[in-house]
Amino acid sequence: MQNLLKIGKINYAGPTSETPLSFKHYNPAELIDGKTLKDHLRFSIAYWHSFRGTGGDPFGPGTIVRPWETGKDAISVAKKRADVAFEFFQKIEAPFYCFHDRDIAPEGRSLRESNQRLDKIVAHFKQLQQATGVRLLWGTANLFGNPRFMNGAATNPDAHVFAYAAAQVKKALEVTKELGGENYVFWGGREGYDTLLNTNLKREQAHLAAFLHLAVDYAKAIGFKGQFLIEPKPKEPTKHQYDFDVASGIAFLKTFGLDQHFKFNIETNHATLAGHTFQHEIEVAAAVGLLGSIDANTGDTLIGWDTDQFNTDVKELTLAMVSILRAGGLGSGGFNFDAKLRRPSVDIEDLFHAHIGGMDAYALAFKLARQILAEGKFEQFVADRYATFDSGFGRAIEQGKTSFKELEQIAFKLGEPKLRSGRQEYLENLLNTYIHRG
Ligand code: XUL
Ligand code: CO
Repeated sequence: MQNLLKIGKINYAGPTSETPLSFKHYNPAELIDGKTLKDHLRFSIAYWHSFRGTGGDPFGPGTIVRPWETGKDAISVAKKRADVAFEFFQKIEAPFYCFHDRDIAPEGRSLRESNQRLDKIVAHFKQLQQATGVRLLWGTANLFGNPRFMNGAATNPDAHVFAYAAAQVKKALEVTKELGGENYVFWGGREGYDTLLNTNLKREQAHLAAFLHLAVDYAKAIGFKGQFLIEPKPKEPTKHQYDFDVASGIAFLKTFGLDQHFKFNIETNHATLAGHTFQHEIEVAAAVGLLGSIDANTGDTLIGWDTDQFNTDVKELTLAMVSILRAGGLGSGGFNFDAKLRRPSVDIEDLFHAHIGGMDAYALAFKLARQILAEGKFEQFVADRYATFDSGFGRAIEQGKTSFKELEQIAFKLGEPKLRSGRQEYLENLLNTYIHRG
């Protein structure tokens, strides 16, 4: 491994270690149920934040300057950057990474030139993947940065832009397949509106569905077997994004016959922007068998935008992990750190601290969630709470074998239902007994 980062490989040092650049809970080689923790957690690094992020925010330009970002031309810089990125993936023990097409290769003056540049860089990425064993969790196309997408991509009122976006996704699917990507993500940053005064909402939603169907058809045509994922977000940059949250995403997928082809990539900060908890979004997706992958980050309760911070809140992550494990895990998905450094965190060392913190918090949450599920106290509590539906007329209700008339007779006979406590405070205390075992 080269040493362009000037920081060594991060090792597991155990929960009591005081060495900052070490893992306290993420021991990649630890065997759990015959599988390594590395394979259970399937961590992924987001190329856009960690290797294209500059630290800029809506009020000021970038602050982060990396030594490898200079060179004789854009292609050679893109290759050097990729070399550093793969060094980082290995040193931080992440088995996966994710990218947008325009993160890895600079856009050209024409679509043809952009495609040629992408091909050159993809060949380099393929070599790096082979040399390091690091794999592609998902690919995606950036359909929001270039001014041509200012009115949307698939939902643009101009069919020309729709065609351009289609061409870009066609190519992104080809390169994702070429690199063995296990999933392909659609995040519709500009697939929404800023004002209904200029928007035909019904047509835009139908166009978005048509676009996704075309992507499914093309994946079939080229033999791309990865899982398609949509990533809900309520707003930002648009005022209202069509796949607002998981619930509206389910309605959209079912309305347009897409639910057989898509699952959800759930992002914590998007969940909270929609007014939900992270765990809520996971539960809603899991309830209909559409939980796909996680974009791991968090917002800040005091800041109203998508701050994409590294999440170190073990309690929040434990609750999320309980829901994920109960749903049977993420399958071909993983935990992708769609998270960025704070603007003043300008050192390479900060990139390591950020990922160590996020990985440790997820690893600890994973272990605590396993204990919670193994002991089954919450599961038993919830099962008991619904026990009246396990037999008699409760069972008949669940099986659709009763009527209002019959239920009226039961209500007359049984009289007033007894008040039964939900025991919320007891359960919150019980949860803390696990969190503080940490
Ligand atoms: C934006 C966001 C994206 C997607 C990929 O909020 O989360 O980075 O994950 O386009
Ligand atoms: Co994301």
